[in-house]
Amino acid sequence: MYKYLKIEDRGTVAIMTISAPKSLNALNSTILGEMDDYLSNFDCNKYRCLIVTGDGEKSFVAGADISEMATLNVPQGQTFGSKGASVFRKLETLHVPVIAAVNGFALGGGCELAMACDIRICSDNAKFGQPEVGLGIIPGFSGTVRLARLVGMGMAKQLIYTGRAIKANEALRIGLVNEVVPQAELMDKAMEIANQIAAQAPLAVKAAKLCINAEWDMSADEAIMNESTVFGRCFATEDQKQGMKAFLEKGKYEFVGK
Ligand code: CO8
Repeated sequence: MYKYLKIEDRGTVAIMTISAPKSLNALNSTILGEMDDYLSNFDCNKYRCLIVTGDGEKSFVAGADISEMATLNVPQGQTFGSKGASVFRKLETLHVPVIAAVNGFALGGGCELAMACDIRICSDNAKFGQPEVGLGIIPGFSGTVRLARLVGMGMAKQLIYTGRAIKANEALRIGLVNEVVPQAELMDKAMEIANQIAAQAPLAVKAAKLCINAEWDMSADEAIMNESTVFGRCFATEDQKQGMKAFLEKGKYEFVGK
């Protein structure tokens, strides 16, 4: 049982809800510790997708907890930053896809949390931004790393230097989110995508995620070679054999993850 995380089991899909309503779900060290524990013990054989969201209809995560950061010194700031960065990296490298269902403010560490997920969808009242320079700091949970990769260097620099928050439709336009839906439909949409993922061959989905993540930093030649190797390995799986057989025989096969 966690103090700040609500965990739901929806069969092959898990939902992790961050719940600290008094501070609009701002991330303190306890929440980061709980997320670390949950992700370290996450059962990637049972679950084929994880959805991350925030409690309520106002905020996904309104950033790192400013009341906790206000009195930090240099080493404590580094420790806090690297704690968040390492938890978010765990999310990014989890062996199943992670969907951020952004239900409101995704500011600072909240925007960084969403960016560590594979897929981002949001409600029409969502707002994204990296307001850190207005507090005398910079994004510290890998925002300077991921925002430029997602939306391009020019747009990332403008958003980070100005600290300006953007609405859902602008986030959609610049490619920060994949889809905007009415608040009431957000979790249904997230579940729809999660179930689509969960119906695919799990080892293939995992291999695709690992490839896309790893190939980001490789040269084109290395990346193409890496993909060919991983592609070849898929032919050792039961799911490939049965999946293709079922297609050719016009039957149906439920993937087992072997
Ligand atoms: N931390 C702590 N408390 C917060 C935070 C936060 N990030 N955001 C909101 N709260 C609290 C408010 O203090 C308030 O508490 P109280 O009721 O006790 O006064 C409560 O939540 C409700 O907030 P508001 O009354 O301000 O609600 P509004 O609807 O008026 O405004 C906003 C909502 C616009 C979201 C506003 O609360 C706001 O601007 N929040 C701060 C957003 C922000 O600047 N986030 C970035 C923080 S910095 C960060 O995330 C850095 C990440 C990397 C850290 C690396 C560390 C080394």
